[in-house]
Amino acid sequence: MKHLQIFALITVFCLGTVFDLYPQNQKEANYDENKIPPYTLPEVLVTKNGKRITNANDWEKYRRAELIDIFTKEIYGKLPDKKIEVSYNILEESSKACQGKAKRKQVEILFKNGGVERKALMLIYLPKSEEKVPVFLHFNFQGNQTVSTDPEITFSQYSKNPRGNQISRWPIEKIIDAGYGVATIHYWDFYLDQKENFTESILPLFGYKSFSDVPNDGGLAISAWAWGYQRAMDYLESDKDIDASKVIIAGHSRLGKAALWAGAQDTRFAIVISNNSGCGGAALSMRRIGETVNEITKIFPHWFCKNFLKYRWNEDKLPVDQHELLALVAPRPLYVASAEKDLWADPKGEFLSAWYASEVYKCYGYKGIPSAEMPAVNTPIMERVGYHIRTGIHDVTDYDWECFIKFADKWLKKQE
Ligand code: GTR
Repeated sequence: MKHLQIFALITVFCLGTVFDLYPQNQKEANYDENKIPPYTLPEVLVTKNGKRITNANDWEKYRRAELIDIFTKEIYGKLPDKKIEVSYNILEESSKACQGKAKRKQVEILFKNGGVERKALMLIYLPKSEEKVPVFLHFNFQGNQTVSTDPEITFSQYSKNPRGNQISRWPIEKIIDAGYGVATIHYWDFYLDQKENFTESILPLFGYKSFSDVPNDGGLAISAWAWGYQRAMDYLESDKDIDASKVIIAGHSRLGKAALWAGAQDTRFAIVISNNSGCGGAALSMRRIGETVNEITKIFPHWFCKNFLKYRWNEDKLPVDQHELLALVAPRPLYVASAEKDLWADPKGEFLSAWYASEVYKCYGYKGIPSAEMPAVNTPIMERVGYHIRTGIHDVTDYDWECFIKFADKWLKKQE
């Protein structure tokens, strides 16, 4: 009994520390531009051997793969090369969703390997159309049932959150009316977001038994979510109602980090969108303002690969910075969204990152961010690299979606 009481006390203490740490750290972080220590960003167009890249061919031949390799080994980690068996099961389909404007599909994706089985549940709304439709692929934080009050949505396996409680982030009808579909999965289906939940994650499919089995350059939660985005894409490619050449990958915050990592590696995604992705996402780590490598790896030890810990208070030693992650999306359209009050995510660092990444777009003859000066709030840039900073806090709003749709209209319709 005594042991139990001690255990309970320790648990309460640990949970308290983890949950308190985050707001406390947010309060104590540096938000003063003048206190940023001097730093030199690695040049996106210079290879490890010092070769200067001046054209798209050389970028693809010499630099792109080298950058992916560094991001894999030092930041996000890699997943073992294992063949995972995948099957799809359409659980439900209707052509009467959104007052008859849309089709709804609910697809179970089953994964198997070495006696381990996992599943993910994808919810899809598509505008009714004779033609294949473009789709936003955007994972959700709280369970599929939270994105709408539609009573037909099956609850995600790890969530009991009430129907529709995230509705403000999901203007599904607006998206449908604009001619786009939307596909989503609860991100916990791939890694239930706590270090201790390693066993329930998809990582055991790759032969790991525990967190400590994963090597220093092995992928953890962000890799698992990015892998999930790619497996969702595999399904979208197989769906005859969907134009797989027009899938827009999008993610908010930690899922913005995952969407960027998936979108950087996997060129099947036609457009990549990061919303308020901050540290380890679009923001430059070397600025050490708002959330830092130290804070993020302390609070979320299960997100990045273990090698990333080497750069706590040691950002100068990073062989890459996040503008080079954004550059990996080139020449595909890239959109970075920030929020004025989201200082923890370092809006200016997100913007500068998009600005520096634009150098690679130039090699392809595309205009990226036109100047190093941040645009005014609510004044989006819609070049091949797009950006906005909107008023308000860390969130996904109708305004964000309106900009994403405008950006997709500009770049996807142009190709027709
Ligand atoms: C915070 C974290 C951020 C961001 C955010 C989110 O706790 O510090 O990097 O990812 O969570 O995902 O909402």
